[in-house]
Amino acid sequence: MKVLFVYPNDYLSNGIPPGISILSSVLKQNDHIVDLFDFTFIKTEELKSKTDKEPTNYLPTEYTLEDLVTADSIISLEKAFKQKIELFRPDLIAVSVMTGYFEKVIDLFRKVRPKCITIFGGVHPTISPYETLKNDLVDFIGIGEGEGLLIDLLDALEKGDDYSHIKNLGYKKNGVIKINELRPFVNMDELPPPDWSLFDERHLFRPFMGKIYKGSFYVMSRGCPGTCTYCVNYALRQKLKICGRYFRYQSPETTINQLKEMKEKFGATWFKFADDSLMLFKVDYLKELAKGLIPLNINFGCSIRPETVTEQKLKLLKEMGMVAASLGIESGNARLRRDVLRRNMTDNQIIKAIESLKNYNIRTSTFNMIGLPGETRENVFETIKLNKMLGITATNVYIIYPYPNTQINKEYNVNIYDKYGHIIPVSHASSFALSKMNPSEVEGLLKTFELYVKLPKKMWSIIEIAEKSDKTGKELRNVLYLYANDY
Ligand code: B12
Repeated sequence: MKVLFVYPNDYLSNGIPPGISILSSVLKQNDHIVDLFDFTFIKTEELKSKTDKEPTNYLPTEYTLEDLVTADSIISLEKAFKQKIELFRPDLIAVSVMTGYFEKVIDLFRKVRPKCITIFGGVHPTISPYETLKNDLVDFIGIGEGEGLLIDLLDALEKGDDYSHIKNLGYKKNGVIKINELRPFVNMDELPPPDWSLFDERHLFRPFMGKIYKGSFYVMSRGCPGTCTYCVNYALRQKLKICGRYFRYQSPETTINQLKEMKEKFGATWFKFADDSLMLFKVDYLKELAKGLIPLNINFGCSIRPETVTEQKLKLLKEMGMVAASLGIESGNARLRRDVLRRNMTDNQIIKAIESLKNYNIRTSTFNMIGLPGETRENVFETIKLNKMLGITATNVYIIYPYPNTQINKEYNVNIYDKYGHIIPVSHASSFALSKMNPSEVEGLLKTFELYVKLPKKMWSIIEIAEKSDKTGKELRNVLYLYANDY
């Protein structure tokens, strides 16, 4: 059968999503025909010039991703989607969707009204199955892993068989929502390598420290043993606990073979391991991985929980090709970290982790959140000061979004739907007003966070003016970011 995957994404936010690429491989292996409608490179009228983009700190490269899209013509999302459907004529449209993109896809479907069957899968339908399925443009949903489900569903649709028994499927019968039982987790070692050929080659564009590499995301594990209150893993673990051990991983051998193949086929030498934390793997596992990865001569970046860093693991990862690490430090206030986010790590563990990474010449970046429940402006400055003291290469900061069924969402009883029943966009996360600051203050701090971290303290009074949402604020931010780049 013909399956059209849909990847809703932000313009030019490149990188191949592991979920769709694995599902595509599995479907192709089972003789289905697969195509993709990907939002990433669709240059719409509103997006043709990203002049509204907030400035950031970066190391310039010979050419940028923007340079690679200059020749692209402008088209609306609806027109591009219609064209794709007319050309490919899918039997099934399979949407992989996170919470923040659901409304965007529904809006597109409402305008285009595809005539074939639709299935929505991925994180959002898994954690909000009823809310997803009650939409009249959604025929089916997939809960949890999609490999076995899609094969069974396509088989049933092809033969005209009954699908009501298929595990991991949600559907509607006479207007009543039915959610089926779940199947055990897949054996990751039995899966084929992800299908990168389905994606535009520009997804492989990887600038790093002023140089351009080829590569993308790769996962060797699924799930996470953590219990962070803001993370979707909490909800996923509850929902999927009957499928098997929640934190599961493939053998080092599978990773080695697949990376080798991706290097040969796509020239990929830079990978971003999208696993929740690479240092959760045991030393023996990493030793096995190192045996195969060292001769491959690749570079990779990964996410690391500061409290899991050990000298022995770091040494192994460095030998394997680790050049970059992102660490979720989330807040510089230990109480907020412990009581609100349930991230039990001390300032000392964070400082030591970063020091060790720097000793190995690994580019470190941090992930931070602001707008936390009960957070004050002073608390945000504790986060800024911690980042400043760490002297890291890059900081990423987000306003906390209380995703459905996360502990934070439940604890603070947050409704993520507006009065029209639409999901409040991630870009409006400040409107949840969880902190002790007003939303505009949180927005201002979001836009200037990196400036506060990068520039000397004596410039903070100027940066404060750049927090403003008006024209002056924006112009000042542009100037300060240019200065910070040189600085
Ligand atoms: C890798 C990753 C990314 C990558 C790739 C994104 C992607 N779309 O796959 C990048 C860096 C681009 C990314 C970006 C973002 N991410 Co992210 N990301 C992850 C991470 C760490 C791993 C996901 C992964 O690859 N898992 C392995 C694959 C195999 O699993 P999977 O994607 O879930 O797919 C399986 C099933 O879900 C299902 N499935 C998937 N699609 C479909 C479709 C159909 C039709 C069916 C039937 C089944 C199905 O089958 C797949 C195979 O079994 C997760 C954490 C996590 N634990 O999930 C966060 C996570 C998914 N990300 C999250 C967020 C918030 C984001 C961003 C919004 C962040 C931001 N502020 O920009 C963006 C959104 C990007 C986008 N357009 O989708 C949240 C989502 C929360 C939510 N409720 O939506 C998560 C859960 C993190 C968290 N801790 O809360 N992310």
